[in-house]
Formats: sequence, C-alpha cells, structure tokens
Amino acid sequence: MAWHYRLKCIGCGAEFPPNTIIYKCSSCGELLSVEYNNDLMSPEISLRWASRPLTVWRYIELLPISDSSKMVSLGEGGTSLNRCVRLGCELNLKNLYVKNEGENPTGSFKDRGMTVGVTKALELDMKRVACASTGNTSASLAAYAAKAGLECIVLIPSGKVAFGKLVQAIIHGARVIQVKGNFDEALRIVEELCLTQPIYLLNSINPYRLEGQKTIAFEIWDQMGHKVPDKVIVPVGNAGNISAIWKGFKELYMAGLIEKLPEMIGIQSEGAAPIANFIKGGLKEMRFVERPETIATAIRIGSPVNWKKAVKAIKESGGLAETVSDEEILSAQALLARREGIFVEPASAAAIAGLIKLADMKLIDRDETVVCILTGHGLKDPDIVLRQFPKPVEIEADLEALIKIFAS
Ligand code: AN7
Repeated sequence: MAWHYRLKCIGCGAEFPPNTIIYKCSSCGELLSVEYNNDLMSPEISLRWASRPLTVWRYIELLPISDSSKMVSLGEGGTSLNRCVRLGCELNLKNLYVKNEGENPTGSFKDRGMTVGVTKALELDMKRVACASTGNTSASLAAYAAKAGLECIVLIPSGKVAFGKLVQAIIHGARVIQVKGNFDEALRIVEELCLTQPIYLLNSINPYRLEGQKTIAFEIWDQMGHKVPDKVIVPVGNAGNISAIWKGFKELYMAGLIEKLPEMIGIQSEGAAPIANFIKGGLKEMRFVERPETIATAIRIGSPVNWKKAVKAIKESGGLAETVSDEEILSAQALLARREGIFVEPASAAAIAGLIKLADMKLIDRDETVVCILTGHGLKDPDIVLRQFPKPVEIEADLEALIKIFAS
C-alpha cells in the first residue's frame, strides 16, 4: 500500500516509515512530525471537504489514517466559533472570536487528538493505551479507549487534577494511578513504561495525536469563510496544541489555500511559564520549572515536551508569549462567563487573561481579527468557582421574604 505521509524528525530530518511505533527520533532523540506527500499539497485537497460535516474527519486527506473503517469517533470537532461583541466592546476590539473546544464530547480539545490517536492504536493493533495527564488528556483517552474496547492506563499527579476530569477517567473504566509528583514526573515514567511494554503512548509527544488537534486551524479557516485571523491566542502547557494549530495553518498555506498566516500567541501561568519566560526574556537556554504551581491545574507543567515545536511556531509566525497570574485567570474566567455566556476552566481562561493583558498593553490593534482558543469546559472544575463567590442567600418559601431580598 502506498502511504500518503511519513514521520520526520524535527531535529536531524531523519525519516521513518508510517506505522512504526516510535515517539522520538532513533538517531538524535528529537520529536517527530507527520509530513504529507507533496502531491497532496494543492488547493484541490479541499474540494471534497466542503460536502462533509464540520468534524475532525472532514479533513481526512490530511490525517495520518489509512483505514477509515477502524475510525474511533464520538463526534468530535465542529465546535462553535463565537463572535464576542460584548467582551470585544469592553476591550476595544472590533473582531474578537472564541473557539469553544469545551463543546467536544469529553469537554476539551483533547478529543480531536484522541479520535486520531486511538484510531492509530487500532491500526497498529495495540491492545493497551496509556498517558500521563493533568486531567483532560486522561478523561479523553479513557472515553476513546472505552469506545474502541482498549485497556486504558492513566497516570495523574496526586491531588492536582480537577474533580470533573478525574471522575471522567474513572467512569470510563481507565486504570487511574496517582503519582506522588507532578505531571512532568508522571510523564517520564509512563514514557518509560510504553517504551518497554506493548502499550501505546498517547501523550502529545505522539505525533499522530497532534494531527487531530491541527484541525482547530482548518475549522477556523472554514468558519471564517476561508480566511484566517490576524492573531490566535492559545493557553500553553505541554505545548502540543499551539504547535499543532500552527502546523494546521501552515498546511493550508502550503496547499495554496491561504496567502497569509496568523501570529501565534502562547499564554502560560506565571508559576508554570518556561516557554513564555524563554521567549520574553530572550534566553539562550530553556529553563524548565522544577515545581510548577498554578490554579490552572491543566497547565501546571514545568517541562513542556513540545517546547521546541512551540517556540518555533511562535517565532516563525511573528507571534509572542505572555504570562498571566492566577488572579488574572480567575477574573478573566468570570468576565467571559458574564459577558459572553461561556463557562471555561481556568487553563482556558488564561487565554482570555492574556488577551486582556495584551489589549491593555496595546499589543493588539482594534481592527485586528483575534481568535482565542477556549480549550476546556468550566464544569470540569466547579470547586474553583465555588471557592471564590459567596454562597447564594437562603430564604423561607415566602413571597415577602423574596421581595425583601430585592429591596435590600
Ligand atoms: C484545558 O490533560 O496536558 O499546551 O494532560 O487541559 O497542548 O499541553 C492538558 C493541557 C490547555 C494545554 N487547556 O495544552 C493534560 C494536559 C486545557 C488543557 C492545555 C491543557 P498543551
């Protein structure tokens, strides 16, 4: 069978045939990327897309799957691109949009990656899948593994995963293992496990998973009438998503479907900001954060494995990186909920907090088109909200008592 793609090392350029179980380059140890055959990269590639529903699989010609009969899907993708008139007004931005990834089946963008990654696990005839996770990856993998009938193992940092996400992994039947340590440590041991046992690793060092996530870019292009925004703002943890979205835009460009590329803006939490510190500080060497800490537990990551891909995405695109405090994240979360009716988890609110900060600093022009990626649903982490707001008042079941409340 002729393949339409191959794996390529982002460091030394070594190429590997598709359908090899490999996560890093065997000669230099760098990350791998999926590259498509040149003859696919023409505007004709999009001819068949228009007649298909807006989902991850609309773009199958640019996905690394050969046997669509094995497809494991829960209806992921096709999330709304909402125009934010009220929030935009407040920030003095005329063309503000948010892409609401919380609408995905398990409530986060991870589903785009897992539909492709778990389909790949079946193609490779793997029976067990695993990941380390700050929560959403494990929730998503657990669901897709259940759908596919695969055994699922997830490692999470002890006590640092939002309740809703933990509950998802448990109900879908994953073997949930709490690691006394942070995400970075959990990832290190699960990677070693998968290299020594027949277990398929579905963290974002898996290049196939990121292919699913790049469809965020394709959908934005489709939803904007075959145009791309000036700026795309993405919360960054392990840095897979910003890298994937940039790859998506670049493929549209290589295929001749767009004439310009958006600037990629990465936002990290102050207490877990190795990439933002590296870019903002113009550092020569990456300094990982040994003890990452932030209220946005999804992005509580100190050694992002995809940092090289992400730095390249931000620099190549002429974008930038910024940090936001926990306070700024929580206030952005409430502002978005109250102005636009969208409830996101703190990691996603980091993108809005970054937007606010950059608008204040006049780093976004009033006329520019901006898209913020809202990566996960707010209901995954309700405790955080309850802790910040006073308890609702309680009254007797009596009209007068009710009227009294409004009078006060
Ligand atoms: C809501 O679930 O890393 O920069 O293990 O859940 O691609 O890592 C989650 C990451 C942003 C950061 N927003 O994306 C995990 C995990 C939400 C997230 C990110 C995550 P990457």
